[in-house]
Amino acid sequence: MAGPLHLWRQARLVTLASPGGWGLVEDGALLVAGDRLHWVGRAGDWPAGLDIAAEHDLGGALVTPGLVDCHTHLVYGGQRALEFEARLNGATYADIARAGGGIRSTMAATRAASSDELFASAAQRAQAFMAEGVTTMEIKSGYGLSEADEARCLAVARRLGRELHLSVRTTSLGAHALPPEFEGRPDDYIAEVCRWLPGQKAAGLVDAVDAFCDSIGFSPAQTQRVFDTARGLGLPVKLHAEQLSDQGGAALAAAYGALSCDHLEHLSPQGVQALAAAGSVAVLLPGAYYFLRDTQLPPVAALRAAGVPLAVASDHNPGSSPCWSLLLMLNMACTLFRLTPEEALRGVTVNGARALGLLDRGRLAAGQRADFVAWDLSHPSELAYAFGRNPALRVVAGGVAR
Ligand code: DI6
Ligand code: FE
Repeated sequence: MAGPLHLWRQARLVTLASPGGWGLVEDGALLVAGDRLHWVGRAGDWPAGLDIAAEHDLGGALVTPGLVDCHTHLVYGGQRALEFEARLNGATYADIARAGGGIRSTMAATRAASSDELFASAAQRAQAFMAEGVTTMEIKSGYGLSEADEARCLAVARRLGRELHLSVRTTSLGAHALPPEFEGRPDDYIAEVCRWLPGQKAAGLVDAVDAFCDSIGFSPAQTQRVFDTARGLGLPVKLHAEQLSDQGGAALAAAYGALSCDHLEHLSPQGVQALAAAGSVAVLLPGAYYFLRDTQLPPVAALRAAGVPLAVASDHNPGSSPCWSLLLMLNMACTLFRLTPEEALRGVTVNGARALGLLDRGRLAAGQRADFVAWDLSHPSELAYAFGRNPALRVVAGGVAR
């Protein structure tokens, strides 16, 4: 056992320990040793003879696993409120991207910002998520789009993990958009992205590799070159797939055993089957769907029927989802995508963790990381029901209360 035992008592546990159901334990308790859950169950049922070093009273609060935001683009310079205004005056997201705005304008602001400035703005955003119970966050690069700036953004993400009380997983997304210096030469740019990856890996900057496979992003053939490089380095892949059009990206990613495919509004029935066969997680991003006023719904019923695990994430980014609340995404996943409240909560806990390849968190069970949140709620469905409220009372991450 790693360290003295801490008892957290007077908890109404939402364990999500089994594949179905909330796993409610009234009059529950958690025993924590170091950063792990040592035991979880009904108060008093723990093994006799344990030496409990400290006790903490949760006051009868509802307790869930810590939340996992498995898809964010948190590190960038500037913001894009003027582009939002342009869209309200008639321009489309794709028009703006083609005219050199969109991701490229954030690229310019990111390159112009110092690493300390990038850290400060991303930390402010991370803290908003953390206040709502987020204990694990994935952070992608993708706004530097040069060797040095991509490495800088990944290093800022790593620094967030070191300096905030937050577990961070990094994803290299050099293949997010074509930088202007490669205009008309996307294949040359993809060769560059592939050339950067070994160095990023050697520097300990990257946990997974992603790409934006779309008509305004990169083709399946270009995506495949990035994936081949990732595979050669032993790095897992994930993909922005079928967001604005069906490119067959999900099936391609599934062939590489992708941890997840994300967005998926235009996913075909074959794509659904490919995800199911590969065991990849479908990450649903209702914030981008909402903010871009998309009308094509992801095929949630087909994904569910095929047994594909569903995750939900914020997709925080300045262009398509300037969203500072994962709890709001729970509500939108239900209202817009028709997930049940239980599916939505699984989407930001156990399935969000799985989308990052993390099997050690997302449930309240012995051996899992001691990441949990006490909420001022009487039933877990309230997490997805109310919006614009933060009912988090206490957040414990890695066994330590924030
Ligand atoms: N899809 C998205 O929705 C974001 N990236 C992507 O590949 C948008 C990023 C942005 O507009 O800045
Ligand atoms: Fe994204």
